[in-house]
Amino acid sequence: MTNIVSELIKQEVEREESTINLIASENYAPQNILDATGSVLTNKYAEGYPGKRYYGGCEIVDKVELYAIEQGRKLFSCEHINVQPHSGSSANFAVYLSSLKPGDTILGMDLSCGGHLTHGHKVNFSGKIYNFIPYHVSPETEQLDYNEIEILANQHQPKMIVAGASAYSRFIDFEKLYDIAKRNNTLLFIDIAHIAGLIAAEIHPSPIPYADFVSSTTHKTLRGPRGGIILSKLDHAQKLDRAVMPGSQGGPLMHVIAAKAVAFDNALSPEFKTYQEQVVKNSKTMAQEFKNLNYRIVSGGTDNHLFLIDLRNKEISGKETEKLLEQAGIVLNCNSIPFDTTPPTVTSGIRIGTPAVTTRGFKESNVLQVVHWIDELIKNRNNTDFTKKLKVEIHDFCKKFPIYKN
Ligand code: DSN
Repeated sequence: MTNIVSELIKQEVEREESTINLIASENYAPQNILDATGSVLTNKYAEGYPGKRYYGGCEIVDKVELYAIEQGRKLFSCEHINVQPHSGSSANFAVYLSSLKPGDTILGMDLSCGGHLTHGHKVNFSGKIYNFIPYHVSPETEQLDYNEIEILANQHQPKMIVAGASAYSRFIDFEKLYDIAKRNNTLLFIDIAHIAGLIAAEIHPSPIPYADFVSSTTHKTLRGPRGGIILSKLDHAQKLDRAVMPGSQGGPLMHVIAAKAVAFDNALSPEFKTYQEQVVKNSKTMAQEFKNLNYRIVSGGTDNHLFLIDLRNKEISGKETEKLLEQAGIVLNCNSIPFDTTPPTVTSGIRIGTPAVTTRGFKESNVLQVVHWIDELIKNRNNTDFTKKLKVEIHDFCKKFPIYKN
């Protein structure tokens, strides 16, 4: 490794070790994931699928991919899994490609209500290739409005309904979506990128019995390598696999597929369930304490690993808060709240997630401390000495929770 890159990696280790990470989509990959990702499997070209490759020398990587498939199917109790997508976006691209034609109509959750770019945003391939009709959360409850979805499905007769979110703190009623999809003879596609770990640990309802397709990333709550997967009913397996390779990808990343297999193994352990339970306990504890301190939580609370805070009554924007907290060593992202009137680069809210801090060992008392630090920083936003003092305190606190023991 060049000295420059090696030095930058050391700096990133130090940054991660010395700051509190509340980004809901991030986590710390365990050492066995890093080992697999950093292995010689990166050397191998293996276009195709096990037993049907376009290259020689694939006998070992075939076994790796078959093992990943076996463990993935066991973990999610699904009929079919494709472990090759390079990312969540690639996975979603392949799902659409497998079953739709350009211009087909899809219902997708509006990004500003917590959806994802690949669920039909106009600047994304999804919104450019397909005719997306957005659905929203109810302005009153800030929870999914299933009536609106039903009305839109009736009106537009979509070929597919896509659900799943990157900033939505409530359980999604997959059975209700299935009923709507069935009544309207449309495919149901659920993106579980954020909640895959909770589903694997059986502490969140699973869409797998209901959905035609389920996509996910593997690096968020699932705590594996950066990458994607797609689960499907057996009926869709062949066209789905063809949509991944050769439809939209070339050579699979065999080192990452190996790490996905390790992540599935990790997630099948009893410790993983305990971890996910703690993730949700920490999230609920933080949301409640913010409420006690007069912060408005979007939808009134959380059922999962994240929640959104509406900062308007504190007279500070999401972006200002993100910057302020980062100066003290607390890392999170500003986030639009439903029906936000400020631009997405400014926002009226912040998103808080607990997967990463829970991995490093934070329990309820620790996250309560973090809530109070955030509140104090917001109250003392113009006092740079206070921010500097807290930065030192947070740095020392982080040392008690090492991420990588070696
Ligand atoms: N960027 C991810 C997130 O932060 O939720 C979604 O892809």
